[in-house]
Amino acid sequence: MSRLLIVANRLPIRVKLQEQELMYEQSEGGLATGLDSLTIDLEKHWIGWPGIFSGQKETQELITTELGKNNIHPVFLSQEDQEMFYERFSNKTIWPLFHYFNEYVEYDEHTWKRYKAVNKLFCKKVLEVAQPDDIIWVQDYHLMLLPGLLREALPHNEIGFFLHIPFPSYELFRTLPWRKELLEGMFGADLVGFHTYEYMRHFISAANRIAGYDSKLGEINLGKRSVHIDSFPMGINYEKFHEAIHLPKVKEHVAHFKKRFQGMKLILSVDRLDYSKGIVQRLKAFDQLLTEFPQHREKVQFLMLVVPSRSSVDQYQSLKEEIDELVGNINGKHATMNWIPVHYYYRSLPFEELAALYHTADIGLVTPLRDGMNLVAKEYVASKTDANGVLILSEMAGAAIELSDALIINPNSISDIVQAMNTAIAMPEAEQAERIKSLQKQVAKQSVQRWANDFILQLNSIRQKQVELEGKTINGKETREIAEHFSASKTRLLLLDYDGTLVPFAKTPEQANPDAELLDMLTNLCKDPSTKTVIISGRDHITLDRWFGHIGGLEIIAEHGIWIREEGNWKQVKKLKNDWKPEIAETMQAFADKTPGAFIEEKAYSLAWHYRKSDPWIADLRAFQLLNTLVYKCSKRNLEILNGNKVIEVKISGVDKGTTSKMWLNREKWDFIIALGDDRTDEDIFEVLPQHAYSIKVGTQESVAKHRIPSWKETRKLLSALKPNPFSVSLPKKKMEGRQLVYQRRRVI
Ligand code: ADQ
Repeated sequence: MSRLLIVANRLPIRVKLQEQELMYEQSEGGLATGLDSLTIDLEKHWIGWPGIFSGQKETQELITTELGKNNIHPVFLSQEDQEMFYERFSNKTIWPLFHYFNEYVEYDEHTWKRYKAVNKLFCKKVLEVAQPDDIIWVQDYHLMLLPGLLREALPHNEIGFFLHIPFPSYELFRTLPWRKELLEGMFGADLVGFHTYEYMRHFISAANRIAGYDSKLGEINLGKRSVHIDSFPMGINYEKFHEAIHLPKVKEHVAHFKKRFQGMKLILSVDRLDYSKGIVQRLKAFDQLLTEFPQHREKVQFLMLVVPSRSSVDQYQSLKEEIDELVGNINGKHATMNWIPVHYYYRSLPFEELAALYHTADIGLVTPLRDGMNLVAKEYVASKTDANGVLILSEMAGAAIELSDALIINPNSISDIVQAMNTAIAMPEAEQAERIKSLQKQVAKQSVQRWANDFILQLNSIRQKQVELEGKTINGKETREIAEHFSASKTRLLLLDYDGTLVPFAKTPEQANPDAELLDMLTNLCKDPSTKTVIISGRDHITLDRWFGHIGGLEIIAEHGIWIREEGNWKQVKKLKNDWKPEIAETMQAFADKTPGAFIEEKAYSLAWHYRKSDPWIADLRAFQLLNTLVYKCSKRNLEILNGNKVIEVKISGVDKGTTSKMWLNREKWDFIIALGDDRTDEDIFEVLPQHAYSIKVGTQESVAKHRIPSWKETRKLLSALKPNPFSVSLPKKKMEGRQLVYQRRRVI
């Protein structure tokens, strides 16, 4: 059975030292519940801080042995670690920044250094525990560097990362001095998960703008490997809250609360003490409700539960004071002899009491200024088994995307909250039932079990694909075999794409001119009379001629097969017309005008719309719109649209790299054929190759090619290994024709 290692700052068990005795307290978090019901059978291990400072060695050993019996592996932190890594960098730098509280962010090199050091401590522990087939799932903002550290040491393990808080927009994230390191840390994972697609979008944008990586369909291409990004909205243990009403203790509490708050509308809010939760705004709104609508006095009751949290961080202390003062003011201002408007509890409640309050409350008031997801809103919905109750929910909570049947408010608008409270108080029962039932459907469907399952299944399938990719990637031994085959062959054909295959991409087409190393390599290959080297590119023939025309013996195919140069002369494959150009050029120009950085390249028989220099967000949008516009115009005129790498090209149909390659393939009985290309247009070449040819895709994108190579750098290494053997006249003993390189596959679930 494979194992799943869950790495989180906090363990599901908390260790306490009481009167020299070690006490172990179970904390049943949502994550543990979700993982318990995974459909894949995995042995689960936890790695994290046990809640106790690293003290004496013997105590640590004792705790390690005890927890080890339950597959829990503690990482001991000193008090100073905890302060600098947890309270300071995690909670005074990342937390406020990622929740858009820019003014609270502390930038301190010392706390950053400690954050790095503690991430390394976690890495050390994981490496002690991990085995080759383990799946490692790292949780949350405390450990953003960990996936990167682990990837270096464990290149073949499946690594996932989930961020439980929002990922901010690029504009905010860029202010962080250590932004690139944090991103690189997250890139160590195979799959990075967020609660919503908004956070996912922000992350992809930061990856592009800060680290310079391109992405396609939620996949960030790092060259040798890629990172998948997706949204997995976390849910709750729905059954637990929905069925709670059948527990005798819950029933008892419900009966008590119903009697206690009889005849009143009970408004409930439940949060950890945090400035991101909008507690102050909520209190102000309640004050305004009672002031503007005095008819609600003695008719509504606000019950506010706040769990103490991060009390050593100064902003939390002053928030606590502000809340205390506001509650005092509201009660002082509106209370009567029979009624206190705000009941405020600053403590954690046992599950039975919490569930009973959710069940009883007429209105669930959830108004965070920012929240990754917000599970309280979902717990409230799940507990409303009588199909009544109204959820008021902030649009700034991740949960608002799913829970659209709530009354959605802007938490910064006090009058918005007041209006929503008024609507909720007056909402007819039928409407309440309709909304709650629809919300329950959603919360029941997107449970924490499903969240964990979806993440692990996706991580597994990504890894499976990457293993396939790795399996197809040509290694040193296979390079030697190809070189041996080349050397032993009498007739050889090399079909080589240019951009992205022999040279890296440049911002503009002219900048990607060939360097001396490449020219030397091609010249050497062409010196051998039994080797035919053909450059087969989408570029215009004039440029290619200027760059390569001087290399004797080099054959060139330009504009995806429209032009061919043989023995120094250029000729067109077909008689072609250009009367379509003005109309298509006009359309392309209109889009280029609206897309800074985009431009048109005119080739003899094609037009190319380049957008590599443009902002990726606007460029992708415009490229999509341009494609849509071109489809009709091109089909009418029998033109072909090529959607290439940051370029959209229109040309006459019926001529492509495949049809022109065939001319070369049919010319002789080649002993050795190799084709290398990175672009979608190179797939046409791969498709027409005979069985014994080597087809090699450069990069990680889908391809029909049999083999892969990570980048243009490796193409050059492979080509430089190809040396003709003038004395060899026959095939080597090993039969080369029709053979397949054999790859070893790693086991996946
Ligand atoms: P939190 O910021 O802690 O979580 P939330 O998702 O609302 O926010 O979870 C709070 C949990 O604490 C709930 O399960 C709730 O029942 C419990 N709780 C709150 N007050 C309580 C009380 N007085 N007594 C007992 N229990 C109480 C972070 C992110 C969120 C994200 C979660 C999960 O900030 O945005 O939803 O992680 O990813």
